[in-house]
Amino acid sequence: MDPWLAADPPGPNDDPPPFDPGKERHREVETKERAKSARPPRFKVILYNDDYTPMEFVVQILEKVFRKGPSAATQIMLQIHRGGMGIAGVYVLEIAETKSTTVQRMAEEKGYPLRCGVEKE
Ligand code: TYC
Repeated sequence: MDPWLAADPPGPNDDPPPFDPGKERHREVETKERAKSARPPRFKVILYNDDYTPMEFVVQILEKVFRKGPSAATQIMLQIHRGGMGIAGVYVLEIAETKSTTVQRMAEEKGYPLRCGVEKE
């Protein structure tokens, strides 16, 4: 075949290609796979209340580890203090787990019982 004709992409006035159910099915699978890898599942990092961890320390954690501003960090801390638990942030799994481990390590270093967990959104 003439290589120039072969390279010509279909234009707006060209007939659509004949329907091929096999090809159509394949495209569906491809679309699903692409959607899956482009939107990985998200995970909440949850902080739990306790009676001993100082409020200021929780605010610091929310600012440093979860990149909250001072006022958002204070609000989230108070919500956890009053409600028993709260969401510090939502991330892909690897990031959520790293942040949770960081929180546990920082709390242990200070001897505070602060608990942190990861939950699928
Ligand atoms: N309840 C703690 C206090 O009164 C403060 C606190 C808030 C602890 C949030 C943990 O995740 C927490 N000092």
